[in-house]
Amino acid sequence: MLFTCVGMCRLYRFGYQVVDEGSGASPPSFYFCRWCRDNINCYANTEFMNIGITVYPTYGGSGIVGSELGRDLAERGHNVHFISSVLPTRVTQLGERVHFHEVEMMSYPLFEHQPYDLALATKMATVMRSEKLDLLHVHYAIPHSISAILARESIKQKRYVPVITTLHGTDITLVGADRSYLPITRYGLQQSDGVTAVSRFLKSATIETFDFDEIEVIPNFICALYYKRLEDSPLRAELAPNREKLLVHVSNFRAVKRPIDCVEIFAKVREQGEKVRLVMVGDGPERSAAYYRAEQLNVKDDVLFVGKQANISDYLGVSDIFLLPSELESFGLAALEAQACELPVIATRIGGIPEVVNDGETGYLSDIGDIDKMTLDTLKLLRNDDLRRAFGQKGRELAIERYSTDKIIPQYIAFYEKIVNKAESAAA
Ligand code: GMT
Repeated sequence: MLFTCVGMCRLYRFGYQVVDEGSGASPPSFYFCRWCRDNINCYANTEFMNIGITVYPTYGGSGIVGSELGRDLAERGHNVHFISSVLPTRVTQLGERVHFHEVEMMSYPLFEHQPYDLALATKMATVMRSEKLDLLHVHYAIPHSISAILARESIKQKRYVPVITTLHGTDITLVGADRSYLPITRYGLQQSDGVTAVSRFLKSATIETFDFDEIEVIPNFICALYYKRLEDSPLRAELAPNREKLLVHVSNFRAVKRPIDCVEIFAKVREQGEKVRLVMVGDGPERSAAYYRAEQLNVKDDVLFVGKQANISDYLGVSDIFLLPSELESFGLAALEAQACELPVIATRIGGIPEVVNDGETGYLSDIGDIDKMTLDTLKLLRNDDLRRAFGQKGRELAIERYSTDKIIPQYIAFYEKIVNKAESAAA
């Protein structure tokens, strides 16, 4: 059921956001959203912004973060314009304040490779002007920040639109640090009006590699209403018909995620006689190798490759332990989502993971490839229900306390305001 807030915003129209019903005769006659209830003047002085957002629409954590950020900003009253090649997968609904501008590619026999970066820059410049954007926020440095800077420069005589770049991880740790991409990535950072990184680790890595330090850390976030335990879901019985415990892994199955390690850990846990199954959610280049390893280790019937799923929370919400044996993880959004669903996390002690997972409190961390330790940690949690539940509850508590949308989205809004004001002062 949808409600319209009667507070200052008169905007919020999501049933789950309603926290306060009007008293008096039933049925209740009016509703406040949580912001208007908490601060009746919250929107009185707010100037809603026109915000452009560019993400990789179909692949990876940066696309998820950018899309969910846009959705949340629109729910808070801002106008959001997604600019990308296709509608980002997590943007399921366009509406009054969520718009999509498709980057059109011109095919011409002379172009051996179609120049996407230029087509993107052209669309960005068009939208900057037509929608009077206050800022353009791009996720993942390569090539998005370069296209955005080109767009900004091409129209700046008419309108100056500040560019904000959010660094997500492999844009810095792998792609940006490749010698051939390093100078252009550094240029993208220097020329952006504002730069954010998703973890303290990524900020340090950027300083080290690019000698650039004007970076604000704004971490990944979760909606705790969406990511939660689903005790009564029929999916649990489907995945575990004989009441097995469920290990789960979610990723895009790139080599950096080491999905084969999940299969190795699972096979070793099974050797110890545990009644357990492994659910592998997602798809990508390493999926067939992981499947092959499961066949070799004779466990394939209990390793369920369920492919890409629209609602990851359905799977996390019914599982028992989350495996993330990655080689590199600038933050580890999947670990955060798992913790919000009360899953203890077995992960590697790399990148930003220690900022998200408290070793010995919400999960256990190991060196990369230390299958034996990860197996022992998994067994410890499987065999002790109280310990597993305590880890799970602490994980959710910390996830909400540190990374809920209500905590993180306002940080982005404050950063936007700072950058827009700075650009306005510079122009005055
Ligand atoms: O590796 C991925 O899953 C994709 C990559 C991306 O940029 O799309 O994810 C990165 O961004 C996520 C969201 O900020 C982070 O939570 C992931 O840790 C990060 N992945 C890596 O650093 C490998």
